[in-house]
Amino acid sequence: MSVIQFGQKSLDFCRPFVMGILNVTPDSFSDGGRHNTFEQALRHAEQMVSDGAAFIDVGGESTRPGAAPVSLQEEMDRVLPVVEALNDRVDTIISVDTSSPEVMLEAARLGAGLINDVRALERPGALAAAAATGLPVCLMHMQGTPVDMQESPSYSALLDEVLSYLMGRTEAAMVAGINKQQIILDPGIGFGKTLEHNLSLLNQTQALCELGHEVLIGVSRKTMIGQVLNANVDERLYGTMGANAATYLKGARIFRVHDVKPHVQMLELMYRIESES
Ligand code: 7PM
Repeated sequence: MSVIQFGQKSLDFCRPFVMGILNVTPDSFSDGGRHNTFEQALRHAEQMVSDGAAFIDVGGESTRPGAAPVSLQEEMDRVLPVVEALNDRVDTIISVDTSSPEVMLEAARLGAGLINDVRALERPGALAAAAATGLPVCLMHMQGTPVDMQESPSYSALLDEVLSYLMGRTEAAMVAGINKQQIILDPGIGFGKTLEHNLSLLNQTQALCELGHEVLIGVSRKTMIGQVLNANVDERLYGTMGANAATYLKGARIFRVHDVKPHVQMLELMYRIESES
């Protein structure tokens, strides 16, 4: 049975958990003012906690296809005050969505319990910084960079390439001093993938789980849901829930979502049904 320690809190992955997305990029709020952004972010996080989120994923860098890179100072100014305030106010695991070693170290000092890196600790210094925190990490697959990844995604053997990449990054993380059980894997839905690539990877979640790590899925409101349903971003909840339910049955255990309460309720039923003889 897989139990992972996230700082002070530990979770037993016999059951599913929801990770609530907390964007602290200025463009993710209607009014760009810093104070307002901060207060709004805290209120949003508190709501997600009361809705049952086990994790709050704090991200200050927009990884949207084609997004402009964010300076280190800007990312620190956005993310760290929120991590610090959340650590005082909520009893939930704070995950930090970052690729920057400096943010990893400082966020860990301020109480973060998980490092979530869409670049799988590839930035110089990231492996050493993540290892120095002693925290679990989520390693995600991406083809290309956020700027160019959706230009022409192409694979000769999709599943093999994703699994090989994640196995290689797992090995690098273990060499740096991160324990195998502290490594969570993520196929990176929408990160350098066509609709067919995304659907195929979701259908093959079991193969990723067979690497022996807990698996996180981030499909919430993404373009692929919109492509299947011909639905705008505000009409993608039911499709998101279907995709997450499908991968739960294939072994995924952490679901990174915008809409926490519907997922907590859906996954509770999935779990209770799967638990009964
Ligand atoms: C704008 C567009 C902002 C897209 C943010 C995004 C994942 C992640 C993201 C994921 C893990 C989003 C993405 N996606 N971390 N961070 N897995 N581990 O749609 O799929 O949320 S950012």
